[in-house]
Amino acid sequence: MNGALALLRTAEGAGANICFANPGTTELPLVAALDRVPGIRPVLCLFEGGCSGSADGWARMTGRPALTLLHLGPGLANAAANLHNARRARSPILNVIGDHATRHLPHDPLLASDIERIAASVSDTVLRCSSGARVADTTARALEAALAPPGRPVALIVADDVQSEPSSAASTPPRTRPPARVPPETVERAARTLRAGRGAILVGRGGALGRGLEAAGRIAAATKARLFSETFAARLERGRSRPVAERFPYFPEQAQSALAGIRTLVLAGAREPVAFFGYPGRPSVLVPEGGSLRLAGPDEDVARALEDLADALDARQRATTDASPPEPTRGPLDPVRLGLVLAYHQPENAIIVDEGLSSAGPWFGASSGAPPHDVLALTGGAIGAGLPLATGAALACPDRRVIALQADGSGLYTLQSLWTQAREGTHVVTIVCANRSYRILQVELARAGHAEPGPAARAFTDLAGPAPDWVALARGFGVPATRVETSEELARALENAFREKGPHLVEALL
Ligand SMILES: Cc1ncc(C[n+]2csc(CCOP(=O)(O)OP(=O)(O)O)c2C)c(N)n1
Ligand SMILES: [Mg+2]
Repeated sequence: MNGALALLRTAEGAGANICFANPGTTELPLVAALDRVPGIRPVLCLFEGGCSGSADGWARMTGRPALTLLHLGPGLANAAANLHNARRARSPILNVIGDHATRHLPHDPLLASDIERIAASVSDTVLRCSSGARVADTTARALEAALAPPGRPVALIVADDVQSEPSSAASTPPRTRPPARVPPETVERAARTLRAGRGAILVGRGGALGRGLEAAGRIAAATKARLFSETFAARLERGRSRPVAERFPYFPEQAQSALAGIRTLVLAGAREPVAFFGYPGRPSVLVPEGGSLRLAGPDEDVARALEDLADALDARQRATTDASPPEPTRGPLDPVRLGLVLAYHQPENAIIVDEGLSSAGPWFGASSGAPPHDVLALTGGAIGAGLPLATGAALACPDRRVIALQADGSGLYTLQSLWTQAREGTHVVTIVCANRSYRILQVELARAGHAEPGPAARAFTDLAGPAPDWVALARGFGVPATRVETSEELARALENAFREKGPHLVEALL
């Protein structure tokens, strides 16, 4: 037994059954030890942003901690943007980061850097294993921090020599606690507020899933409150036979008009909405005239609080949709036609990873009556999460179809994930929304009054010269791919892709 094995056995004991890795020489004892821990699936990602984003997707779907294995400060830095998204998603992730041997570090070798400082901005807890004998205990503490409700990424630094040192303790179970129950006074206050009318409910976390969402639907129906889900939910269940929650609007003026006529916004697992950017003349905090009222924070038992609230309001009438998605219209693809085709054809129980950005809105609107599905959104706004999230979600749920609704510019940040999808045989169907531009930035330029952008602004928002060839890129990574230009072609490509196993990519020209 050495430090590396003690770390992995402790992680395995806490349900961390997967390790997304891009290792180097300082992590080799851990790499070798993985062969002695069959309960942890090793998954190679060809860029560390793939490791962190996949770990996020796996953790969002299982609720269990995912492992990453990263090479010193530079490996961790490459993982940081998707760790930022994971931190916003409150995903439990144990990032294991190797470091130089203790006696070697004082000589400032080339790969040395301040790992703790790089880790600090994307990890609320940063721990270092001081000796082989302490590894199991330190790992258990790191896992406790990662799993403390509602969950978070943590960093665990282990020097090369510490990984190889003898370690007596094989595994120490982390102490975990369930989320706290919301006190009855809080439930009663929310009941009074909603009984008074003109209320709205914003759900997140456990309020966007299963029992919590079902109770939120009953409450909304009984009190005529408007039901919103977070603009960028870590995980949202929706579709036929579930309550319909409108997505809280992205742009502040749209949020303001959605809130017009509402007195109080009751927060159930969501934080108070803040505009994505600080636009001149627009508020930062997007709440109605009467402000917001917190029923349950993300760290509390949100589902239970909503059920208690439904009881307090005697809200028994189930409010679910039995609508079906509308028939797609024929013709050349645009975001509306693309959204209609996907909503119409998406299979039962799909997981939709939504990094479709400016192309995804119409799909969201069209799919509220589609077969039941989950949506994983871009929680932290750092683009390049979609393909890794889809990879991790597919490994977490091998019996479900994962659909990556993927904007083209964002997809190019982490497209090596396609290789991992092919190697692991994941059932991911990626739809690339190929508008060959950073369209949202063009929209934002126009909104900021630059209706006629100059050549520099055009160069920075245009991807057409040369247009990335997604079909060639996907095939190069071992993923079968087709290009489509019309609704009919997209429908046929999706039917074929859903019938077959393994990953597929459809480049949809918009
Ligand atoms: C890590 C990171 N870098 C840069 C940005 C700024 N940014 C936001 S959207 C965007 C371009 C998105 O283009 P694409 O993915 O093609 O979506 P579209 O706007 O075309 O729908 C960029 C560069 C960001 N949000 N995150
Ligand atoms: Mg684009």
